[in-house]
Amino acid sequence: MDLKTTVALVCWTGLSILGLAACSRHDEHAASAGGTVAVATPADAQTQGPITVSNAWVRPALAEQDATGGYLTIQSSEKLALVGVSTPVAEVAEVHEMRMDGDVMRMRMLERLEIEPGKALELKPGSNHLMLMALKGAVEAGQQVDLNLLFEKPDGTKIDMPVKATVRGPAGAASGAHQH
Ligand SMILES: [Cu+2]
Repeated sequence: MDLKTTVALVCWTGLSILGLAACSRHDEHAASAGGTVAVATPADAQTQGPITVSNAWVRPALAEQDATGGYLTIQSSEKLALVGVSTPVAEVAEVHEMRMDGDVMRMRMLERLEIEPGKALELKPGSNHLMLMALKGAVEAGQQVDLNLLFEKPDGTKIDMPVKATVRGPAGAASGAHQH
């Protein structure tokens, strides 16, 4: 087992403080190496059926904060749509898009987000994202957050996919991107 595999496994399980530290170092290193995420098999890939999710993370939130953002990259070998999300850390979770309306950045809920086969769909700050609202408490750096993604096939079949996301990055208050 090489070091990269070890780090990925540690990230996956998130069982130790040491492991989480290694995880964030690994992520920072990846980000500084160009920031592209559309690679075939990311080190932290989580898969279910035709779906691969990677780089899943949630922005930290203070206890008094009402909402925060979740981000991840989705690839699928089949045509699918992301039609919902839920998480134990928030009463309400939605898929949001963000776009400019004149000079104002606006967010709105998306009923479905289409995923084309073989094309990486990146949910990221300033763009499409998961919005976690009515947070039940603080979301702290290093914590792991369970996200349950709901996908729909063209024939209407649903696929539930549990995903582990790591809490990291600057707190939401600093970004201005998630002030509702
Ligand atoms: Cu939002």
